[in-house]
Parts: sequence; C-alpha cells; structure tokens
Amino acid sequence: GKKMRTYLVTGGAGFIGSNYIHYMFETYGQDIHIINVDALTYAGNPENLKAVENYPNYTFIKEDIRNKEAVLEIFKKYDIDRVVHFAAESHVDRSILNPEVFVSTNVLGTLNLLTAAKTAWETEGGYKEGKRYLQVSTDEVYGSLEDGDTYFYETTPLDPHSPYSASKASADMLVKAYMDTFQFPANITRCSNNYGPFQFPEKLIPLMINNCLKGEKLPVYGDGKNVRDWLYVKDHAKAIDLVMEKGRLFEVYNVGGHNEKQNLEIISLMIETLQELLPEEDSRRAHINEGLIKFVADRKGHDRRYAIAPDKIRDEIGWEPETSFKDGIRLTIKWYLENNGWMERITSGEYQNYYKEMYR
Ligand code: NAD
Ligand code: TDX
Repeated sequence: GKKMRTYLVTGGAGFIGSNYIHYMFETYGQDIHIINVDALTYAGNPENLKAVENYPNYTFIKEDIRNKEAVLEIFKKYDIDRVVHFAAESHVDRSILNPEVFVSTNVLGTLNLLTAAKTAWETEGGYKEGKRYLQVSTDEVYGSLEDGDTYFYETTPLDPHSPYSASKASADMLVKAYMDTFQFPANITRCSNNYGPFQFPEKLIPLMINNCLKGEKLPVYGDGKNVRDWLYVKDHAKAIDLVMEKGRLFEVYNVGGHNEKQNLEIISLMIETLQELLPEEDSRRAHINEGLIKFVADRKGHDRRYAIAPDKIRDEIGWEPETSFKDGIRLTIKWYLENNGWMERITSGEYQNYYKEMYR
C-alpha cells in the first residue's frame, strides 16, 4: 500500500503546536504519522496532548532542537516527509529579561533542523520527491505600524525590535538562505497573534482570564491602546496545513484575518464574556469588573500596532478565517472555565516566580 505520510512537528507540546496536532488528527485520522519533538521547557506541557498520546500513529520524542546530533539521528531513524517547525522561545517579555536562549533555540535550533532535513532529503539532482519544510514565523518580524490603515505585506522589509522578533527574523533569514542557496524545499508563514485553548498564561488573553477568575489586578502596559491582530488558533492550524499542501514552494505567506483590537478592548470583552458565561451563583462574578484594570509601566520597545494583509493566502490558496472573534473568545473562555485544573497545575510552581518578577 501507499506509505503513510510522516510529519516531524517541533514544539508540539506548546500552545499552537498542540492545537495543530489535534487539528491534523481530526482532519487526517489514521492517514498520517506525527512525530512530535519537544524539549518540554516551561511552555511545553504533555497534558495538552493527552487525548492523542496513545494513538499508534503518534510518537513523542523529548529532545532539544539545540542538540544537533540528536536532530540528525531523528532524520536517520524516520523517513520524514514534512517538517512543521513551531519550537521556539515565544514570549516577548522573557526575551527582554533573558535574550540568550532566544538566539540558541530560535536561531541555532532552526539551523540544526534545516541542516538535518537538507542532509536527509538531498539527492544528486535535487531533493527526494514530495519533501517539504514549513517555518512557523510571526508578523512581529515586520516591526511596528502606526495607528491607521497600513498593513504588513510579504514584501514589507523585516524590521524586528525585540530580542524575540530579532531571533525569529534571523531564523526566517536562514530559511531564505537555504532556499536561495540550496533550493531547499521550504515555505515561511507569518501569522498574527493567536488565541485559544492551551495558551500559557504569560500571554495577554489567558493571563487576563486567569487574573479575572482569581480576582487579581489586570496589568495593562502603557496606555492600553496598542493594537494586535487576533486569530483563533485552529484557523492558524488550517492555514499551515493548506500552505504545506497548496502553497508555491519558496514563498512566504502572511496569515491573519483583519481582526485588529486595542488591548483595552480585549480586556473589556473578556470581562463581559466571563460575566455572561459564569453561572449566576458563582461567587467569582462579584469581583470581575473594570475596577480590576491597573495601568503599569510600558513594555520596553513596545510595538504599537500589528496588522496583517492576508490577500496572498486568500487569493492563491483560498484560506480565510472561519471563526469570528466573538465565537473564538467564547470558545476560549469556556475552555479555560472547564479546564481549571490545567491552569492550576501550570501556575503553581515556577510561574509564581515569573509573575512576581514581571508584575510586582
Ligand atoms: P509556546 O511557547 O506555547 O510553545 C513553544 C514549544 O516549543 C513548547 O512546547 C516548548 O517546550 C518547545 N521548545 C522550546 N524550546 C525548545 C527547544 N530548544 N527544543 C525543543 N522544543 C523546544 O509557543 P507558541 O505560542 O505555541 O508558538 C509556536 C510558534 O509559533 C513559535 O515559533 C512562535 O514564534 C510562532 N508564533 C506564535 C504566535 C502566537 O501568537 N503565539 C503567533 C505567530 C507565530
Ligand atoms: O500583562 C500584559 N499586559 C499587556 O498590556 C501582557 C502579557 C501583555 N500586554 C500587552 C502587550 C501587547 O501589546 O498585550 C499585547 C499582547 O501581548 P502578548 O500576549 O505578550 O503578545 P505579543 O507581544 O503581541 O506577541 C504574541 O504575538 C506574536 C506572541 O507572544 C508571539 O509569540 C507571536 O509571535
């Protein structure tokens, strides 16, 4: 019979990676084999994959992509057809506190994967049939926009400002170098801010949900009017799959849905939706209101506005977001309310130290 297609997913125990793995099994069932390579840093949580961990066509490998030999070994052991590279240090505030690990994981880790895939896939005349690599990048590599109606296009020059976005831009440049120098079969996607289930509560939306439920202050950086372009994580997962299957090789595709919101708008919507979804008798309702908002010092180098022009992926591939913001936020808040234990387990321990360093 036909060989089962094998995916190497890196960082699959994190927020977007785990949502992508769930999406892929829902979409392809038994027809694919997914190998998830994840170092399980503070951001990696095997609990995110509990529903699939016993699937015969799912393999978990606890490994650090900074370990070059180990990455080469994985490509020797398995005949990998697709690489979807999520693994990264992903939080801007942490990159301001401790930039070094962002360079080692995001830049050198990416180089290790590129080298291993190239070595495994190379033939005399080019590359083995049907092999593809996808770099999961971010709109932050384009820098920052003024308030108004300008957008990031695939042709917008890279202009990163934070150590995080500089490391992601560097990784993108290495992928470009492999495409340009070696015709390495790759694509890059650059997505806007994601939200949804399994997002770690260092990021705006789950942090605000968690703090509301705990009756803690809601820390707003600066004037709260910075703009982010929000996309439901499942829509991102689908975009990645479609670019892999239908995208033109060597192309960059922006991913976003023209859903720009100021941070304060997001926080108000969270408060409103929590009030709506919590049962009448829930005692937490009483303290969830705008009075929790607390303006704090601005993030250093805080990018003002991100906004993606998604014309290319829509026109060439036919991708469009399927989840409205209102529905996505309801789904997300419902998920956090139903998975209180998940939040409790990840916020006990080390998270407390991070939170104190950041917000006290
Ligand atoms: P995350 O922090 O939730 O997950 C990152 C995962 O990578 C974790 O499971 C972690 O254990 C793993 N990891 C970290 N360092 C590793 C290493 N050295 N070796 C192996 N595994 C390692 O991140 P996320 O929000 O899911 O983001 C995933 C990817 O998508 C990142 O590349 C990020 O830059 C990109 N992205 C994120 C967003 C967003 O809004 N979250 C938007 C656009 C692009
Ligand atoms: O406590 C907070 N208060 C606050 O006002 C936090 C955590 C954030 N903010 C602001 C900063 C940003 O303007 O909210 C906005 C969103 O912040 P983050 O959730 O940290 O996301 P952002 O910095 O926009 O980066 C995210 O989107 C692009 C992801 O973390 C990146 O991995 C992705 O590449």
